[in-house]
Amino acid sequence: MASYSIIENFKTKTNQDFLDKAAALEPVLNKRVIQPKRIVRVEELPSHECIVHETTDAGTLSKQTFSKGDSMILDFGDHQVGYVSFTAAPIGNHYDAPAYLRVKFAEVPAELLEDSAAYDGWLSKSWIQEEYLHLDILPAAVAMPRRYAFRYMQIEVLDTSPKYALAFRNVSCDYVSAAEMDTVEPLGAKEEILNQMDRVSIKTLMDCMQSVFEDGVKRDKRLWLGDLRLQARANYVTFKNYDMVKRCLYLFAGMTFEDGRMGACFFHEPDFKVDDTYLMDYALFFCPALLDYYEASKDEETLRELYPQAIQQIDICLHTMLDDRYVVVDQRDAFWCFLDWGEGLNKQAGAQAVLIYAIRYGIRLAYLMGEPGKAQELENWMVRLKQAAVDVFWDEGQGMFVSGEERQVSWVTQVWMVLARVFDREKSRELMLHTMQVNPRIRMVTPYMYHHYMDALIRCGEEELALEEMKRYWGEMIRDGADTFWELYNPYNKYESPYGSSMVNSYCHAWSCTPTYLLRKFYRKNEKFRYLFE
Ligand code: RAM
Repeated sequence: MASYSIIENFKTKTNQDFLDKAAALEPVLNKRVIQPKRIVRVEELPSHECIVHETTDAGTLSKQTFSKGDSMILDFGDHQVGYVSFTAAPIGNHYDAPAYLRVKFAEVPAELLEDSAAYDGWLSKSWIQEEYLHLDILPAAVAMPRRYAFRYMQIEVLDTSPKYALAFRNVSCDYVSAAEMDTVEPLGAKEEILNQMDRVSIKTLMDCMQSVFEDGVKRDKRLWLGDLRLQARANYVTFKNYDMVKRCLYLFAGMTFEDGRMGACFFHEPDFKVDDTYLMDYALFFCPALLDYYEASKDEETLRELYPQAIQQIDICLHTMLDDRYVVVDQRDAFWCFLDWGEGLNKQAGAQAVLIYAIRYGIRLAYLMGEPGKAQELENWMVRLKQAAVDVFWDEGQGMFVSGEERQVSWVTQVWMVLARVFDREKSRELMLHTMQVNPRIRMVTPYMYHHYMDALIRCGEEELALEEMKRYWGEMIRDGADTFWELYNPYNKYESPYGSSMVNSYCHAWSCTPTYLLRKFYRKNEKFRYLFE
C-alpha cells in the first residue's frame, strides 16, 4: 500500500537562527579515487539467488573492445558512493554515428538482472540508477550526471556502427563521505562474525554520512528523524562526529509544521525545507535524540535551545492524539506513525508505547533543565498512559498486547511495550520469550525494527539471546552478500519490498547500522561479556 502524505498549501514555521546554525555546520566531504577491481559476470539461479563470477582483472579492460550488443560489469570491490567518470574511445575506422550506451549502477548484483522497464512500484522510478547516453564526439570523457551508490557498474553498448567499436579507459569513482573509516579502532572481538557485523555497520554509516545523515545513499538521500536517532547512536561509538548530529537537530527544529510539529523528514537541497509528512513516532524521537546528543557531547547550549521543541513534540501528542481513555487514536490507513514496514501492521498500540518511551526521555530532559514541575507533570502522564495501555491493549488470554480494532498481535507491539517499560523487567522478559515462542504472523521486516527488538531483549536481561538474534539476522545478511546493511531484510521473505518492487529498495541504509552501537555500547563495556573480546 502506498504510504505518503501530501498537504495542500503546506505552511511551515521557521527559526532562521537555527537554520543558520545548521548551515554553518555543513561538513567538508572527504574524497578518494576508487578504481574497479574486477570484471564479473552475474548469474541468476532458479532460486533467484545471484552468483557473481570473476571473469578477469579490471586491469585488462582498456585492451578489450565493445561493439553493438556487448556489455560488461565492473566490480568496485566494495560499496561506493560517489561520482563516476570514464573515457570512451573509438577503435576502428573513423566513427560515423554517435555511440549509444546504457550505464547501470547496482548496490547488489540482483539489481543488474532486474528489468527497469517492468517497474510498477509506488515510489518514483527515477530512483533506479540507470542512464542512457549518446556520445557524439569521440573519444569522450564522460562524467556521469548523478552521485551513485553502487558496487557494480554495468556498461552496455546499445549501438556504435559497423565502422567502429569502443574501448573504455580510466573508469573511476570519486568516493565521498564526511567520515573516515580509519579513525575508528577495530572492535577486536574473538568471533570473526562480530567483527564483520561491526565493520559492515561502520561502512554503512560512513557511506550515509554526507552533507547530513542520509537515510540511504541510493534512495531518499535525505534526513529522516527516526533514522537520525539510530545513526547518531552508532556515530557516538564510532566516528564521534557531534557536529553532524547537531546540524541535523537544528534543521528539524529550524523548520517545522506551522503548529510546531516536527516533520518526519527534511530536505537539505537545494534549500532547507521540511517535508509535509508528520509521523508521530518520528517527531517524538526528537526527545531521545536530543538527550543522547547532550550525553555524548555535553553541549549544554544546544540542549537549552532545543529543549522547548523536544517537549513540545510530547505535549502535542498528549493534547491532540489521545481519546478520553488516554489511548492514542488509531488513524488506520493514513501514514501517521511508522514503526516498521510490515504489511498490515496496526500501529495503535505501538504508537502508545512510543509515546510512553518518549515521555521517559522528556522527564530526564526536564530534570536536566531544572524544571521538576514539568518532569512531575510528565511522570503523571506516563502513569496514566501505561495504565491505559494495560487496560486497553493487554490480552490476558493470549499473554500479549493487541492493537487496533482488529486486536492484532504483532512483534512490533510487544517490542515497543517492553521498551516503554509498561511491565517490570521480569514480566517484560516473559513477554519477549512468549512472543518468540508464538512467533506472531505480523513480523518485523526492517533492521530498524530489529534494532528495537535487540534493545528490548537487552533491556529485559536477555543479552545472550540478543547477541544470538543479532548474529542470526545481520550475520545472515552478510552471508547473503551484504557489503553494507540493507533497508529491508525479512529472513522469511528475502525479496520483500514495501514499495511494490525491490528495484527501489536501498542496500546501504543507515538505520541498519546499529550492531556496531550494540556491540560497542553494551557488550564491550560489560564485564559479563569480556569473554567475547579477550
Ligand atoms: C523510507 C525510508 C526511510 C524511513 C521512512 C519512514 O522511506 O526507508 O529511511 O525513515 O521510510
